[in-house]
Amino acid sequence: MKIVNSTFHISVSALSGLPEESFPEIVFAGRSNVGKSTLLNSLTGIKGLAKTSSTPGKTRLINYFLVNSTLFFVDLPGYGYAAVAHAEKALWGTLLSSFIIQRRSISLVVLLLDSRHPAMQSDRAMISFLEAHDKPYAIVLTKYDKLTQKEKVQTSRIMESCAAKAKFIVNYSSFSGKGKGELLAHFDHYICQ
Ligand SMILES: Nc1nc2c(ncn2[C@@H]2O[C@H](COP(=O)(O)OP(=O)(O)OP(=O)(O)O)[C@@H](O)[C@H]2O)c(=O)[nH]1
Ligand SMILES: [Mg+2]
Repeated sequence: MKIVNSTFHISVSALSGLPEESFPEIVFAGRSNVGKSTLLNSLTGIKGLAKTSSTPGKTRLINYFLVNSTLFFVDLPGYGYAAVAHAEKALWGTLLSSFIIQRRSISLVVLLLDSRHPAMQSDRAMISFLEAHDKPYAIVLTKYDKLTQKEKVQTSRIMESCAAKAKFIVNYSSFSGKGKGELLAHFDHYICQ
């Protein structure tokens, strides 16, 4: 797909505030600081569209962006951020899991994993959760620009074994733009309902 326009639509803190299920939704999930918001900006070509930060825990709401007036990109709060209070963490966990289970208009969950530390405990739990609920998901390995050649080989081996049901896996760098064309081409299969 080619992105010709994208605009911020709405931020919600509870499922009751979600917009009507009128468009297919591609949802971006992953640990805090993995690069979800940066990837969204890189895909849309609009730098400040999603708020980013070098400090984990920047995105705290479910943020909707309308793309090409026919599709939603959804930026989720990250999981696994240690500095968040226990009660808030539990609340987020419930919010995110009920969102993913209940939202019927989700056409694809894009799970972002840090290519330097793929499949940490919380990521493996997320993969199991998505597979248990039969959710179509794909993997994007972020910050690929930071990998050495040796790490690239190791990472691809790990991924083959732990995300067997992923629709596709893309190596990505928001800084160089590597993987952008490939990822957008994959999205073609998930934009029609
Ligand atoms: N080297 C490199 N750094 C990146 C890349 N993508 C994101 N980052 C950096 O990673 C940090 C976190 O990026 P965010 O996009 O805010 O991460 P997030 O997953 O949205 O984080 P939360 O909102 O806390 O869940 C920022 O300092 C980014 O500049 C990348 O492709 N390469
Ligand atoms: Mg974010």
